Amino acid sequence: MNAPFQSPNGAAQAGDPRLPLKLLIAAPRGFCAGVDRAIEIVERALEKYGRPVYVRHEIVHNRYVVDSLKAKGAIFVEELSEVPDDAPVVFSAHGVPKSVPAEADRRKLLYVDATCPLVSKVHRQAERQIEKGQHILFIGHAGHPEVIGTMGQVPEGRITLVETVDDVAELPFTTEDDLSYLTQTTLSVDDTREITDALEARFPQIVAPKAEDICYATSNRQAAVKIIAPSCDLVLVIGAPNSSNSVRLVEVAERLGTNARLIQRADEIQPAWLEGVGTVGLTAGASAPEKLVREVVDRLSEWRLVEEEPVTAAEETMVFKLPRQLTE
Ligand code: 0CM
Ligand code: SF4
Repeated sequence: MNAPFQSPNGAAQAGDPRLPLKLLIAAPRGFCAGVDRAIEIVERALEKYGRPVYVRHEIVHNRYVVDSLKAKGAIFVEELSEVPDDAPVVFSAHGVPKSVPAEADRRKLLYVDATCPLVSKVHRQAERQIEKGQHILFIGHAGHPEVIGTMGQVPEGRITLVETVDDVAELPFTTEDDLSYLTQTTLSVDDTREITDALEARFPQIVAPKAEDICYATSNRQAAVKIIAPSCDLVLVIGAPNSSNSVRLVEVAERLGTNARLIQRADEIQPAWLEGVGTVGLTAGASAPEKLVREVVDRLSEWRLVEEEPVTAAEETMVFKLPRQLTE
């Protein structure tokens, strides 16, 4: 019998030489409610105020999203000092330290805060813990904008960053100290549990957050990777290297012993990665658009006869309201 050959629409036809490839597509994947909202905030700000609208930091950690908004008239900067006095500015989904809106107020800048409501919830909890006289141990990754933003909600010296289980042993506190902990929203669920277990073992008095700070989108995307990774020879995660939740998805697959790669776009996939590979898992971080997922499926279909199989870990229905200043 003849091997099948490639047809223009990717479907198999007689004579096609492509080897079959099973593609397990994780769900949920890609945009979360906080990212949808943040992007819509920039788009609506452009409509309401006209171009340019400045955005402090990448609105979400995705080059494709940032470039699309640049094309519509957004200007991305890292610091408020780069924003002219008469231009509107949007703060990114990751949140900002209190000093940023304070400076914007001082300069009478028009600003819109696109901080994800789930990040803002952690900010408010940090304030409450400080009011109660607690010292906060904040679990997160140094230098990440969300970490800078959340640590910047409270006075200096009242919050200490904890990045690893090893850090816990070094903390200069005792079982007599009034301690609480909070976490970044986009951490590894499993690594974080190891750190909180270590904290609770060393400081039995420590106060935990009321509810898990790791957000629903982060934990659902990790849960889906946990389902597909054991059946895959390779997991592809679409996301940026500075996207915390995306990098965590690669780690989740690797922890299960599956080779995983973080890619920003389909053109980064090297044909050699697919040698001897029969099943590929595909997911996307919370800041990666679905268009980039389809782009990857199309690229894989150029080389292999792809059979797609969706695998769903959870249904998501979360929607966040826009700031009133953009809806009135
Ligand atoms: O926090 P992280 O680096 O994962 O951000 P992101 O822009 O990739 O994803 C959405 C968010 C937030 C907050
Ligand atoms: Fe909000 Fe979670 Fe999305 Fe970040 S990943 S924007 S915290 S919903």
